[in-house]
Amino acid sequence: MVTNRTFTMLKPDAVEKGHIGAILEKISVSGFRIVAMKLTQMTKHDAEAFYAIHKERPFFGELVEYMTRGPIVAAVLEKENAVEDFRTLIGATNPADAAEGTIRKLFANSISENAVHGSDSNDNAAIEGAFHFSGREMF
Ligand code: DGI
Repeated sequence: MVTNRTFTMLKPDAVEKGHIGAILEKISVSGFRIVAMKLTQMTKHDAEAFYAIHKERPFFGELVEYMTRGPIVAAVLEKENAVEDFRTLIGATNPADAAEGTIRKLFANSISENAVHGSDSNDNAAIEGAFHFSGREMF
């Protein structure tokens, strides 16, 4: 097993509902090391660029509106098999389909406001981490 990194955001709904501490606790006890972390807010330009792959989808406008409406916690996490294991920890995109005990099952209400992001590949983890952090902010 190779140690690698993933990128996560605790999305505006999770921050609004006061779930930062509980979600970080789950991430920590699941064996992820925090490499970088900050409270920040995405601009419309940021969200449109971050989610550019979805720009033709009908929910794109709603997604950008949601992701920019308040602060998020952005973080880079390290662990063996980080990308895949973090996707398992957060659960399916739609919390209604997410396994018991996953972060989305516990903290998300809907597919459009699903509490947390996790990169879907090593390449995207590197791109997304670099989107939010400089090399000097990663430890
Ligand atoms: O990698 P994921 O976050 O699990 O899912 P994704 O990359 O396919 O989609 C990115 C985000 O876009 C997802 O977390 C929530 C939103 N989204 C995806 N599919 C739908 C959606 N939002 C709505 N309203 N409807 C969808 O079908």
